[in-house]
Amino acid sequence: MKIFDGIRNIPYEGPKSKDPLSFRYYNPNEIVDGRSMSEHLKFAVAFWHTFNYDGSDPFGMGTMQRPWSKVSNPMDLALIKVDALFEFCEKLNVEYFCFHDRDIAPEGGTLRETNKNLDVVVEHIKDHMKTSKIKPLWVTANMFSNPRYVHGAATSPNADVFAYAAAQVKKALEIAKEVGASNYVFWGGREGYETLLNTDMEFELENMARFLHMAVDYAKKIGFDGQFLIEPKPKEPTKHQYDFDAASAIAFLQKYDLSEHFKLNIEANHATLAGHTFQHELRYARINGKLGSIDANQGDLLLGWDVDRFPTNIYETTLAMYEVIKNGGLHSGGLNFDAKVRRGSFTPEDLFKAHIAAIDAFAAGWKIAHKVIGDGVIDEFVSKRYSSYKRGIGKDIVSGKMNFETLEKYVIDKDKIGNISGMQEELESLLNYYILNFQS
Ligand code: XUL
Ligand code: CO
Repeated sequence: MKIFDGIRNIPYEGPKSKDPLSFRYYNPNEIVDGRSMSEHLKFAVAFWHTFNYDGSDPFGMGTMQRPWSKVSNPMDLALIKVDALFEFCEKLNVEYFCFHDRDIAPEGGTLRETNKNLDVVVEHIKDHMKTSKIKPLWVTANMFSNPRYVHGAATSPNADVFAYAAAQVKKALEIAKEVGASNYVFWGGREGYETLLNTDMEFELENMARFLHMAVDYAKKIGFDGQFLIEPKPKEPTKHQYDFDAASAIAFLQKYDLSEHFKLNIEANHATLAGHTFQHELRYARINGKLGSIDANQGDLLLGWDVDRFPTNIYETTLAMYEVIKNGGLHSGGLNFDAKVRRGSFTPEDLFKAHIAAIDAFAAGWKIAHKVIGDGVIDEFVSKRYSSYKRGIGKDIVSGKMNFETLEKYVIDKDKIGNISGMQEELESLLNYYILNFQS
């Protein structure tokens, strides 16, 4: 039985297509640098937003019209959504999906019962995977929705909660291994605090490190060899989250001797919530060898919370893909659409159209970035800008020959220090040129 009746497989029809149910820029089989676009751009569908989000917000109830809306038995519903996932990905030609443990199966009265529910759904996923090339990009555990996690999970002041979270991640890692996930993500949903009046920050951070070491040990024990990823976010749901941004997550990993086991999953809307650009976070992760994967979405600069819009801004996707290409790709990672359709976009067709728009925006951004890098214009400019370090005094600074005293001697009688223009507007205009002309 087909769930998304009336929706055909989404074809590539090229840039002139006016059909919103076709790709304009994403041609999965097009070969670039010896690899297909689908290998370069590993897109993933986020189970939670696409199959669970009902459109409710703090002011109103759900709006989404879904083919499974009338299914009331929770296990039947869980299984039908997995069928929907595979059909959706196949029709979209997307090879990956991501999920939290609690997205795919309902909780029971005890963890034992919950795990039994999970086993049934995981079997169903594995059955689909036998006849499909669709696979999980990453798996994670939801340790923020249930009231037991009101004060956090690994950073909860309650040791029973720490234990429960550990058992939950143990099971999620077993699932990740079973379904062959390429990565395992930790997003610290409530790992943070509301007020320091009731919080031992240092102890909470130590506990978070203890927890992650246990996860690393258990993955090793069961032979799960996927990449561990931390997903930074500065706030929401807690006022201050510990994995604030790439820089704080990297410092944490270094301090607690976890660095070799983790990379980062950088999310666009989390970057802007932290007061950074998406590109800043990608760059910071990349230059530290920590760019592992991307949660591809888009915030709204007029709204100060995590709106998770589908990413359609080509300027942003171009700069993001610039970092990805410079990173040599995302390796085990990919581009997960951690994005939800707007509340007013409630038809099943909107789900397809939103993914198509985002896939095309990233495919175009990738092509543009590829051209910019290939032409070497930005690299050339940047390299010239720092060329004073390639000769004379600059070369001596870099090679470690100089100190404060010798540098003082060098400048003390100089009457003029010259600078060259940063040419920002010219470069922005150049980028516009590439964006507007990338197809010619
Ligand atoms: C929340 C968020 C999560 C993580 C996975 O802002 O991004 O969905 O991606 O837990
Ligand atoms: Co995310």
